[in-house]
Amino acid sequence: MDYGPAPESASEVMAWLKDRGDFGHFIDGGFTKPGDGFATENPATGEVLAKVTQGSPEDVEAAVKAARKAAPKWAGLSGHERAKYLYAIARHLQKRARFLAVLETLDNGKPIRESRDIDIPLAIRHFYHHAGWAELVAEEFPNHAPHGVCGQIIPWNFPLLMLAWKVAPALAAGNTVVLKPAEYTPLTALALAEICAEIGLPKGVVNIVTGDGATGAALVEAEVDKIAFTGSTEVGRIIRRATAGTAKALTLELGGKSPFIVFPDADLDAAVEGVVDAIWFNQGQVCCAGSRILVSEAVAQEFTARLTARLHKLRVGDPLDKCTDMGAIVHPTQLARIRDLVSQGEAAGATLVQPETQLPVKGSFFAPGLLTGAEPANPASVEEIFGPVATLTTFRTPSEAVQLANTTRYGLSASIWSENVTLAMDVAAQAKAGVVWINCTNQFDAAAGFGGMRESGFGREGGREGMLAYLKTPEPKAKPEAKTP
Ligand code: TXE
Repeated sequence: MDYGPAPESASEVMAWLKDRGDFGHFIDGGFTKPGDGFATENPATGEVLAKVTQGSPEDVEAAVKAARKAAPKWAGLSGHERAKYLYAIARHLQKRARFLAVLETLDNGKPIRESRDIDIPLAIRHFYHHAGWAELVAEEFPNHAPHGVCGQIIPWNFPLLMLAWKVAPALAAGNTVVLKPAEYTPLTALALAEICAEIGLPKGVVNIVTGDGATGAALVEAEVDKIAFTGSTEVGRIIRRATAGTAKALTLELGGKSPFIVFPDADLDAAVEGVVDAIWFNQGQVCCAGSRILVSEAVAQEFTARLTARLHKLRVGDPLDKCTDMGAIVHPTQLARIRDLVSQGEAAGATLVQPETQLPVKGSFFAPGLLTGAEPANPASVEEIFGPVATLTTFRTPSEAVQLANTTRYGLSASIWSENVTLAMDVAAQAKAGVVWINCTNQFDAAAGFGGMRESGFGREGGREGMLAYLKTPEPKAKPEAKTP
């Protein structure tokens, strides 16, 4: 199939979408006829981008059947053969990187600088890295086998990247997949489906079924061997219940309320830039966002002054403008949720510091903010806002910092800022978090396992542990009866 050269500008991408028309699902190597569904919109303008099909339980079943049929042959390929396909996906993503960045920004509202420099390159890196794993898996894990068919449900905050986190290791390990993208952001997954067809990936190895939570629930109920989910803790709980008592393997990557701890000896300017990355990157719609800033009383005044000055310089607006720091919130529902939680925070005694930015009149925008004086019990300190607002609280001693950091039901990440390595390492060891960063934040690599503890979920994605999550230890073979001499 020849899809021609990739469009690169927003108008070209819009023309590409118009040319494609309504989208069906991608099942058994081809697109199905589009059915009843819903529109996906550009959150920065409210403009309809495309219409996608609402996946029914029958659609999910057809996709799982295709994946099941493809599974033995895919698992039976040599690691080298599977690697060739993963390399081809990576190369094709790279060839279309600019197109995918624009498509992602249109569908999600994130600044083009982020989709261009972070989302798409990391997604490509994930496929390259796991092509390497495909070559190694038989040798590294001789006693393991793929699960079979994996059902994968992903959120809208990093649409193509979350797809890569799930699809690349699953395929490398020899599984086939049925993936459901989030309803707000299905487009880059459908573009990936085209790439799968283009490179001649065997039919049924990757299937994409679009739809909302009901489609996700149908996938959880379907005859799959493993479910991998990234999303809200509430839905994670539902999925855990639904899979309990079945033989389905499960990994969950859920919400967070991660601490960002600034000690008195920290490089304050670096820590201020750290906060920009921690909570204003991707409009704060990041599971491991540093959303609770804990700063030593000794430097709180100075740090807050520098941070507030930086906050006032952030540019919010058109996500397609390369100078934009913060784009649109993914959907009006999420915007309403952010507004509600911030108001609850203020009602409970915190003060909202926000620049007087002129926000675009159309679209879902929220100015970056800080909630100062938020007590640990304040709803804004407890609940995941999933928006560009962090709470800011002070502490006196390292042990108080640790205690405050761990006062949360979540345990995804922690970021520690100090020039004293001994102190930083000591605090890192006490932080109840799956990932700890020292003097940096939001760092990801395909070779490093990422995941949480407590109500942030379980299982790791990336690295060696991420590969193991897509493999199972086969049942031990029954030993022959020992013969009596
Ligand atoms: O998430 P959902 P929503 C958090 C964040 C956000 C809140 C709500 O706090 O404000 O969740 O976001 C699918 N069975 N995170 O409502 O519903 C759904 O279609 C199976 C944190 O968008 O969890 C989508 O594909 N699947 C998070 C995916 O689950 C179901 C990222 C995530 O949607 C389902 C996103 C069901 N019953 C939100 N119901 C993170 N950890 O990064 C929904 N889905």
